Amino acid sequence: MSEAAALSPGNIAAAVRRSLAAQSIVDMHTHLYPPGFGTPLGGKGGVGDPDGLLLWGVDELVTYHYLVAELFRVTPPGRPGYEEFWRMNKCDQADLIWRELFVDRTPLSEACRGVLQTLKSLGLDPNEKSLARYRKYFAEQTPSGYIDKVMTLANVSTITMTNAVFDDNERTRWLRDGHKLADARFTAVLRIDPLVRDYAAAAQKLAQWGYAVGPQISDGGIDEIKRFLTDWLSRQRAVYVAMSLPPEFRYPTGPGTGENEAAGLEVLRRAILPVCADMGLPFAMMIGSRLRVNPALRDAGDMVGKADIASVVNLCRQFGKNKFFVTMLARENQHELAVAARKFGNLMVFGCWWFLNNPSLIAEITQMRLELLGSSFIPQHSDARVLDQLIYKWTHSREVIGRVLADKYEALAAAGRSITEADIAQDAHRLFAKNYLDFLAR
Ligand code: RAT
Ligand code: ZN
Repeated sequence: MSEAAALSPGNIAAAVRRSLAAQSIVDMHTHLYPPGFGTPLGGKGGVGDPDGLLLWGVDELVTYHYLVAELFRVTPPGRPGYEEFWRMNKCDQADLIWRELFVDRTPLSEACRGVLQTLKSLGLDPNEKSLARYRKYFAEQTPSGYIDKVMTLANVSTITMTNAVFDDNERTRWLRDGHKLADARFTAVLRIDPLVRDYAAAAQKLAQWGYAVGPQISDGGIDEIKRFLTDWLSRQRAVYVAMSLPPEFRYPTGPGTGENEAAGLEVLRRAILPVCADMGLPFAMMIGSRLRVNPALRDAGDMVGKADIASVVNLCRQFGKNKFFVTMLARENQHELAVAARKFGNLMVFGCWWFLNNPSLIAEITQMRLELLGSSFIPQHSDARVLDQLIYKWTHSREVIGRVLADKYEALAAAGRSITEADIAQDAHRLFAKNYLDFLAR
């Protein structure tokens, strides 16, 4: 059939599946790195770097923080205790989680299903009682070759990193290995949460790193923060600047705005947004994460909270020269955020973040966004922390988004609009690559 021929309603769903499978994805937010940043699992002929940043392989998949949280729901209190669990080595942690969540129970949760989907896509049998066979498979891979394999299986063309400059491990690697870190498969994003979330702590660090920044905001200090930002943006060749923000985040101020928060907001207003505007870079806000409500769970101990869209609206209006990527963690915020995007072309809504990255919620949120925004948004990012997760996160998202899109095309066909393969391919390209790239470039 020619690309321009109208599809019959009965053929639409299959055409959408084909188009989405063929569309390679620019993944705009992950926690993945090229091998130059070190990797704990050396693989074939390689030596592991225990603090390395590229995570991959079955032990990392099974100890993903989403699954650590699920482990502590099913183990009897104190067996093991949190601290005892964290003292165990990675393989023992993975063995425990595998037994509890995958062997002794049916692995019903999305995070569990994801591990199985990944193993299956790699050609492994997901029904093993122990992890031994999987470990053997991964020991045979080289990190760089395995990145290619995963990107091919997931049909991802570009992986966007999250480069946390306030993380000493990562910062040291940039300073030491800078020029050796480039990898055409990855792009960098400057991540700077402490500058707004905890100005006092950020200012201390900046002072240690040779920037004349004091505990009180001053004109000179703001200039130095701008110098810090431009130094790191050019070192990383970052394509945007990002932070996650708590549910209490308010702009210009709110009931929870103490002295430290007010200083952070001034840094945002006087340093971060002006630098982004000058350099034409978007500022990404991921809003609604309440950190460490259960500190003993570490990364698994963060919570969701409802955030304030009026603050996003204030920023988009007052900083008309800036571009904002925004995602929110609370399901309850999604409708108001999509409506805000109807009002501001400089607001690009993206992704179904973290606790929203579940089929039922992706379906609901994507449907609503299509109805309010047409194809002018970015439906998903992977947030993968473990390379192999690209496989399942994108398989699952493609499947759900495909079903939602097929419904919409069928409804359009019922309204008399001819739907062609070319229409569908164009929309798939917009949603999974072009909207993001165009927003960076505009
Ligand atoms: O989804 C996650 O793994 C979270 O822990 C966070 O990394 C979150 O996505 C973030 O970027 O802050
Ligand atoms: Zn993330």
